[in-house]
Amino acid sequence: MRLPGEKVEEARRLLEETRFAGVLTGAGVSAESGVPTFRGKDGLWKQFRAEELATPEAFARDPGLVWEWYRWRRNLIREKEPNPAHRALVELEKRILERGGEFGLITQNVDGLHEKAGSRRVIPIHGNIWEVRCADPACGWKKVDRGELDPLPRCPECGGLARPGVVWFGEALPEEALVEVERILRGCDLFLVAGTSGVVQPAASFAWAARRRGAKVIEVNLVPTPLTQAAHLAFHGPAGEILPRLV
Ligand code: BJW
Ligand code: ZN
Repeated sequence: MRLPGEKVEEARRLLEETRFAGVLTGAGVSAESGVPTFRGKDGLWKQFRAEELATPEAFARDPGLVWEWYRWRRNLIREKEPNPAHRALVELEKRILERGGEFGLITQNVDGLHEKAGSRRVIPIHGNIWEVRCADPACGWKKVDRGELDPLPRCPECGGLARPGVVWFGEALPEEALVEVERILRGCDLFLVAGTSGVVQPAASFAWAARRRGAKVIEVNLVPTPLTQAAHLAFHGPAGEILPRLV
């Protein structure tokens, strides 16, 4: 793929000089590993959109249906491997930490592929698809289980329904993740956004917040998004090709 050489040089220079880089990734970064994205035509499961399944209301109405979607996705993701986009972010982290800089990778992805690739400072803001927890927050039971689950998994502590350990629409993001995000947005001098459609809040506002506080913003996506407006430099193409070229 051809990329404008001047822009590539400029991005490389920013990545080489940064003292504190923040990164935000979305489903597009895992697309080349074979994990379906949420929006666009491959984002559909049966006739449903993510907005109709990833909600507490959907789970309350039909937990079996919601679990069927998650079991399908867990089976699809289980054997998937990180791709060159994940590996480029591992390399970027390594280089920045080696020269005494700071790094934080905020991900909306629940697939665990950044961790599998070897990224160490990962902040999963939408949870983890391998975590199963009690649907009753007062009970608090949870565990990580990568295995095949029952159609309607139950909590071994209280016998109530279990649910996936992810963040649905209308739910708050984990407090400790938000604290870390705030630290990154406040401190970073470079913010790299890759493979997200930039429509789900609050993640969609992170690039703007970083820019307001003086960070340079780089976007990598197949297509322009609402976040392209926030970017000083935008690259359009597959993250698995572009990120290795920039890092
Ligand atoms: C490639 C590529 C390649 C493809 N290379 N690129 C303010 C305004 C309006 C609404 C709200 C607001 N604040 C909150 C809301 C409501 C809501 C929201 O944002 N709704 C909008 C849809 C309007 N947000 C929330 O409810 C959030 N909670 C919240 O704000 O709580 C407040 C609160 C406080 C206190 C108490 C209570 C509440 C929670 C949002 C949770 C989102 N959850 C999901 C599901 C996670 C679990 C699961 O996986 O099942 O997260 S939804 C889904 O969307 C998932 C994703 O992480 C998220 C983002 O999607 P992403 O990653 O951007 O993927 P896609 O598919 O959209 O895009 C892929 C992109 O990649 C595309 O652009 C492609 O072009 C690109 N691409 N291949 C490069 N090879
Ligand atoms: Zn329980």
